Amino acid sequence: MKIYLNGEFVEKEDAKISVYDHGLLYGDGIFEGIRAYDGVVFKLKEHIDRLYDSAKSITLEIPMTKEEMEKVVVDTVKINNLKDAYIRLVITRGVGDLGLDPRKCPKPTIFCIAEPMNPLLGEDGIKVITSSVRRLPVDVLNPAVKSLNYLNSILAKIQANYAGVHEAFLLDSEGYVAEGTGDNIFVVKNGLIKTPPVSSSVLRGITRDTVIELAKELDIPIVEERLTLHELYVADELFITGTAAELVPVVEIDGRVINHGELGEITKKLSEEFKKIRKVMGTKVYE
Ligand code: PXG
Repeated sequence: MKIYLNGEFVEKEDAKISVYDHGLLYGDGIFEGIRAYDGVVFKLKEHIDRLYDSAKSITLEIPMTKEEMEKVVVDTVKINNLKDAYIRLVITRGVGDLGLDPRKCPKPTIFCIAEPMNPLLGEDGIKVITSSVRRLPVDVLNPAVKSLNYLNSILAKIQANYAGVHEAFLLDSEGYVAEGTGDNIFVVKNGLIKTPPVSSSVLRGITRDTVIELAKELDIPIVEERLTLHELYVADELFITGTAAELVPVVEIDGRVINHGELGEITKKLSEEFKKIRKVMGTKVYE
């Protein structure tokens, strides 16, 4: 497996970064999780746009154009002869001193990993709990920035692990439903799909946006609206979306069984459509 690291491809064993890298010392950096399906990098441009927005927000200047960054991703998939892959593209503030001032970090560290990976949570319905860990408020660390600071999500995941379920949902600081540890949340009730708006402590997921587009194309009504846990408990269908997880039905939340533990019609339809379009929507790796 070859890894892109600061302008060259190196073997996995040699892909190492400094202990003075601020990505490691402070979580000072940003990333994208991307997938390729059948030789097409799904919505690569959208991922690169989000990456550059994250960078701008934290004043991290990426010494590369968006086109060059797209090529880094495509080349990493290509050099490893992959058609289906999970891709991790990371930009850190780079090497500095032991103080947190980013002015001491002259050069960002850039790396890209591509490897085969099955859907992270499997393909069957999953059980979730609500975590007591809240999602970060937009005025603390805006979840729209896909930063290397994932301790908030990791603490929620640890709660899910202790509870013996697959995933944890986080509420925002006001008690409304925000998102999963690495995924967005959708409910279906009486034929209407709802998902929390991006202004409410939620990452604008690329998969989330895709599902919204698909629902509109299929004439299934969908709204972005703040949700309470009650609405999740009494949902007809519940599912999550994310690049790593893909589209996964939730069959139980905090002990409440959803749709008798069965896959719902709307979830099934969206999942089928998603599987169709993801092989064609994006950037081709091979000519
Ligand atoms: N919310 C958060 C907090 C995320 O980290 C999503 C939503 C979904 O976004 P996309 O664009 O992928 O549809 C993410 C995705 C994991 C994992 O292990 C998840 C993500 C990143 C790294 C790991 O589940 N991000």
